[in-house]
Amino acid sequence: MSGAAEQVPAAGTTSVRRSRDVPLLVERARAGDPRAVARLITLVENGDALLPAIAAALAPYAGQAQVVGLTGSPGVGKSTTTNELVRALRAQGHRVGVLAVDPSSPFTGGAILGDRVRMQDHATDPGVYIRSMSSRGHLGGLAAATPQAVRVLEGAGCDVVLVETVGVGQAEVEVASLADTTLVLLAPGMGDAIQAVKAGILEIADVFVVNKADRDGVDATVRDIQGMIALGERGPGQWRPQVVRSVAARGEGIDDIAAAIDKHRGWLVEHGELRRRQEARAAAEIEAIALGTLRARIGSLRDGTQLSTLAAQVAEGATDPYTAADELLAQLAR
Ligand SMILES: Nc1nc2c(ncn2[C@@H]2O[C@H](COP(=O)(O)OP(=O)(O)OP(=O)(O)O)[C@@H](O)[C@H]2O)c(=O)[nH]1
Ligand SMILES: [Mg+2]
Repeated sequence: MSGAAEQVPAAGTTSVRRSRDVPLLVERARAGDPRAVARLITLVENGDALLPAIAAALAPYAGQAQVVGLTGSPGVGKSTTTNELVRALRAQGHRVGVLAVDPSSPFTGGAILGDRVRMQDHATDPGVYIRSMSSRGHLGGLAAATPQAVRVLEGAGCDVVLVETVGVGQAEVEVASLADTTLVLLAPGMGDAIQAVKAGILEIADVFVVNKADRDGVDATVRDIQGMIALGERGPGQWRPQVVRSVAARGEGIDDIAAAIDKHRGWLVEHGELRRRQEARAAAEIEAIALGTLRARIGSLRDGTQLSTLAAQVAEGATDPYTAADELLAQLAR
């Protein structure tokens, strides 16, 4: 940014890109201005002090988009699949938002750059927003920032929001759990099926996509997954994860993936599960925000007398840590 732009925020581009006027930004985002969408997501990602105001302004648009999560090991083909799904959804006339989330790195890295390259087919399409996110400044990390970013895209009129996360640990399970429908991508011969069980990914998968089906071992991978699904206990009326094959790099199997997503969507609606998931997500979000606030307050006490006094008492055996924690919470509430 130039100094001149800083001093003279002219109308148009500059003012939207730097604006802190939440009602204006939300109004522009509603009207489909991609700069306003980008600005709002940046504020969300950075955990800006405007976050509560942004959340309040976006609240009326909650739950309007279908949120689809894609997760899986690095390089399994998430971005390629996302790119193809965007194409299919655009052909159906949907407005589409894409969030590429990297929970493993606090900085935007090479993988994200790759995403940009692979998704640039849609770079000039006004019906598509594509955005990468890292866990830069947000208090609760990406798990807390991502739902708000989804709301921004919902507010901007996206019918479908695709959230790509690298499957490397607990973080992506959290991020994936914000989706209505979660796709877990696997590839033949990567030992992915076993890793999926270990990482707890199996429980979150609504659809398994065996990508790179042009490679050897695809039948064995499909068998492994179907075996695991068969082992899972499922009551009547419960969703049975679908298994779909694809060669995303050639655009093959994308219609099958889209059909599996639709089928799951139908099941969610039919069983009242959509609302249940939305409420569970809201509960997790409220809890995360409350805990974040609490942690920040306790942090601010650290140099103060209350926590150090209690700590000294516990250290010398004058009181126990549970009693001290109760006392601390009581002080915070006051
Ligand atoms: N053979 C084959 N290669 C594929 C297929 N789909 C994607 N690839 C290739 O696999 C590589 C990784 O694809 P990406 O879509 O970037 O994978 P990703 O899961 O998004 O990767 P990260 O975001 O880095 O975790 C690229 O070189 C793709 O061209 C496929 O169906 N078959
Ligand atoms: Mg990717």
